[in-house]
Amino acid sequence: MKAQWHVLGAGSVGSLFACAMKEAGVSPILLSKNTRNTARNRTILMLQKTSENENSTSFTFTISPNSDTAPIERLLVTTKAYDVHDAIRQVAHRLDENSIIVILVNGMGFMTPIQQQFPHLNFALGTTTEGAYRVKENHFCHAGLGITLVGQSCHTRAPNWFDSCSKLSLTCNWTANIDEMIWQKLAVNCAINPLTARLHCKNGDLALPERAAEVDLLCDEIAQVSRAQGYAHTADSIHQKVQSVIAATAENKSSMLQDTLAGRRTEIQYISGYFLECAAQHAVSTPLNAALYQEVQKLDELALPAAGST
Ligand code: KPL
Repeated sequence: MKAQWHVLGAGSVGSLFACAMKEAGVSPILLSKNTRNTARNRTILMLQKTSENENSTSFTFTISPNSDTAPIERLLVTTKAYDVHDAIRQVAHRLDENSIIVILVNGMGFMTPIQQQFPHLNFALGTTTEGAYRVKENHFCHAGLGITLVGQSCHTRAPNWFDSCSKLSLTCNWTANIDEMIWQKLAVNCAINPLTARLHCKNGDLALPERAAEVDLLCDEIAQVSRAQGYAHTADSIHQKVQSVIAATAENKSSMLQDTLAGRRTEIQYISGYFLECAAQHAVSTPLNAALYQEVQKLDELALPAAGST
């Protein structure tokens, strides 16, 4: 019998994966922290948008309140970085050492306290470049095709449970090098996200000649810290990688700009904040990244009444 997947945090990325699973016959259950909401189903409309065409499909999912007692065998976590720990705490009574928990969340630095609190649980980490955003409640748009990489440091080859992920229409691959892949995504996010949030511009605007020098200097600092962390490949390729992400996502608003525009707390603590902690450990000076971090922190303080909402 196929293992049952649950999705915790069905925002844009979580809904994208839930719909792709449903399409592949995996039928995940959506977890909900809202105990006041008595609905047992949720219908999500997913708009697929490419340069050639657009088409919308609706998918209906069973909802399970976090507080239910039914065990969870497979869990995909797609919350904001600052919500992961609390979200896992809310369903911890439904997890055991046989559960597989895939954490597909932006940023770094949230896993240490989770692993300390739940040393018996089996976590895998993921990173994705799929582009999705919320149009309105229960209506999302899949605007850019990307790649999702999943891995566990203890498994160079994909374990059997990963079969259901490789069947999705989204490109989802196992990697033996998940730690560097997550660092590489963090590095790209450090260069693009805070700058677009400060300038209120689309990713593509960072390619304008008047922005080029700042992006380049940010990448110099990111390359130095990457090398000190032992990620030589990221250090050597970050300038080019950032330019290619800017070009590939030119029409996108970064997730940090979207959060800022919606008056939500950003993930700056888990992106630039984590990066600056690593820089300090290696005594690498990163004044430009530090200044951007401070500026976005100030935007977060303005958003504080809404902080913690997803
Ligand atoms: O991951 C992203 C984000 O916005 O968080 C990038 C790659 C910058 C695409 O917008």
